[in-house]
Amino acid sequence: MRHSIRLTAAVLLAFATFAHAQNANILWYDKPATDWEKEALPIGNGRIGAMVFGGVESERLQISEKSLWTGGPGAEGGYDYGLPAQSQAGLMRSIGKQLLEGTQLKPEEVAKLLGRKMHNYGDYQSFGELIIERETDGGPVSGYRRELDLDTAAARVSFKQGDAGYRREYFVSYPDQALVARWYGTSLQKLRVRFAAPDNRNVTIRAEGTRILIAGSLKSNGLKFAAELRVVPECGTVKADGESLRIESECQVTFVLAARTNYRMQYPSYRDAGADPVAAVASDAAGATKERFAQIFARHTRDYQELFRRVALHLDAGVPKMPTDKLRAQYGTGNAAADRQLEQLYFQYGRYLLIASSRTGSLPANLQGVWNDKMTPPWNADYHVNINLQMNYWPAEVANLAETAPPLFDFVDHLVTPGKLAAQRYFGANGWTMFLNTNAWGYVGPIDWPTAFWQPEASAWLAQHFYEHYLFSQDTEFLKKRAWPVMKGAAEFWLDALVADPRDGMLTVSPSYSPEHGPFTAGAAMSQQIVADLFVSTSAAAKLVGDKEFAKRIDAALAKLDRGLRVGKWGQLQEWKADLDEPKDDHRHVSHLFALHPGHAISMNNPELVAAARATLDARGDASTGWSRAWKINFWARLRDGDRAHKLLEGLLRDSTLPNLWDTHPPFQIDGNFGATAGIVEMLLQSQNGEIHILPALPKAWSQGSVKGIRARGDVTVDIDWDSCGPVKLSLTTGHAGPVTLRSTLFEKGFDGSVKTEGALSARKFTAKRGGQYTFTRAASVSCAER
Ligand code: FUC
Repeated sequence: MRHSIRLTAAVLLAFATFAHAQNANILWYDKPATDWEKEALPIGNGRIGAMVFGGVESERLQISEKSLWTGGPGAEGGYDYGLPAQSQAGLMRSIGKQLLEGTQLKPEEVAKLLGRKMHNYGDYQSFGELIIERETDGGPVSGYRRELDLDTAAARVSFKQGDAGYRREYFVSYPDQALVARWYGTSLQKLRVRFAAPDNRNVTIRAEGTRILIAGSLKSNGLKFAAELRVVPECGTVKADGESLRIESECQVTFVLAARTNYRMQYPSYRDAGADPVAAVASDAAGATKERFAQIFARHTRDYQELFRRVALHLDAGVPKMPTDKLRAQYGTGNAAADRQLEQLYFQYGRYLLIASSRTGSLPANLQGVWNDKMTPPWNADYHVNINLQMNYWPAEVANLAETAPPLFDFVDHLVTPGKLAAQRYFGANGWTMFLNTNAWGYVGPIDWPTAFWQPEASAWLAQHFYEHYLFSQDTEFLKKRAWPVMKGAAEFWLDALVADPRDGMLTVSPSYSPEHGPFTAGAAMSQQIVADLFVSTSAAAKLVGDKEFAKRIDAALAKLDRGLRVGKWGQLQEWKADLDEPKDDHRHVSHLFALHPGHAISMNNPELVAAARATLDARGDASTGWSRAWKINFWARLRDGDRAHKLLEGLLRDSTLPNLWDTHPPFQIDGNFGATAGIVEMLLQSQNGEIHILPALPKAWSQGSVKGIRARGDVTVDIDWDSCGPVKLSLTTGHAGPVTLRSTLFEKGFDGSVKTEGALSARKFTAKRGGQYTFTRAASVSCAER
């Protein structure tokens, strides 16, 4: 059927400009991308990712599917999950004992003894590329725009060539489990579409009718994969030509691409025996082509916007007037409004990226989210668990995206089974553990990179995310069924693995290693702080689920546990039990401040520790790699220093952000995007110590603004409006009944509240109802000067 209304090129392009003028949540560029890492734009549905280049004559969509991994079970030469056949517990304990006697060991020495060569660990793989070539007369192009609209999770390309206008739109639908593209031109389009697969696999590519069928298996491990492309033109013709399709159409052309593997996240086989990826992609693609584009798009935006639109951040800056690469390049050079525009865009981009790379039913967001164009990506594009995977999920609760966390929970759950073997073989302990990193194949052993291999605290740190989900949601079912087994298992491990330090009798981690520098010692601060955090949460959770016996054991251990909080000779928070810190050390890891963030043992109630944390951060300095700067935003926010947190954000945007606003370590690593997004919420709202603190670290640069829909523990959703005199209006929505303590400078002068509050002026208390709505406004009589 031909389009009843034919658009002129001018009308077509005007649409793009109009949408842009209204929407601050758009990344846009005035030229096509040539560089995958720096310029192409990411779209995704958690499982399938695509990078859009927007070439005028040749469009390139680089595709990823989260489970396409080499290595693991089925790989030639075998795979052992990082688990040794013989117990290493004796060796581990003897090293631990040496360290407890005060010896320090070089990481190289310990790695030689306890390290393990990664064997068939594998790599996350590019799935391939969809290439759409367009026949043109090569005439000049004008009005080119390439954009990523965070509000609809769609990438678009539009331009004029000759008298004709062209417009393309791309999204990856979660409800329809497919990538959908639509191309529209005001004059005849002659297109050729093909799929290019990397050569480290067995693959057949066949064009048939209006479809391209791709099926194969990885040479490495036999993992099967399949993809199917369907082309649906509203008029014109589609013809198979070898491996490609030729399309001639004067109307809209829709492309649907489905992709799957026979991976299943289950130890030990990691294969879905019954799965037929070829049949699965045929069914996905058929489903997504049953309806018109508009309906599929509407279903996609409904699903996406339910998550994305919950939160709005306005820094009183308006809509950016310049392309995003220029906005970033000129950041910090004196255009305050443009700087605020970039900051609010960057915040929402972090939320967008988490939705696009983490949805229920697939693996969690890896070091690159879901996007990867390589066969051997940096660090295998795996799951590092000494900061990176955890940081990916920091925004999930605070930025109101708890629905993105199930992939993390499912992943951690499934690691408990191999993790029990790791606890036995390396420590002779009960419970479960793992070390520095893991893959799609349940790798739970250490590796042999001396400065990064020993991190048995990983399971405890991951368990923290389960308890935090309970604290934010107050979901007791989740606590009992999902959080408790994971937490209890991690705690059982440490109950067995801790040893009494003969020097002071305190329960200590040994061997212990502070990521990723210094010597091996007993009781490095981070090890002790993470175990303490786990025990404190597990003790509380044990009481909530009614496991009195376990609560007793944990409380007894807690009483003897070294909490890893010592102030050293230059006033710093000590990284090790002995006072070894160098004031000139500017290493990117500041893991010994775990207790400040994401832990909360260092609070403003303890000025000595606060001063020590400041001294440490000052010494380490602000400049660092992407994720390290992002972590420091969170640290400074917790220290209630908004200007310093903002300075870190400035550094991140200036020096660790690519033109497509991806974080760069370097190379591209998505954790910095997520860590900074969480950090921005920490600047506006905190709730880690039993009270909800409004604008705890507001920088001077954000003198006016509003935020809507961010989350506090206790199942509270918060909206804040502020001006240069502080908060103007607070609105709270309480999902559960219970006591609320609200700290805000709003209360210090006159205010009106919709509920009666009591207590100190700085922190008002009231009892919230389930489903309650409460507002507090600054009294009109209070002038700015009085505040
Ligand atoms: C940790 C970091 C590195 C890098 C790697 C993926 O080991 O220390 O800087 O981010 O993860």
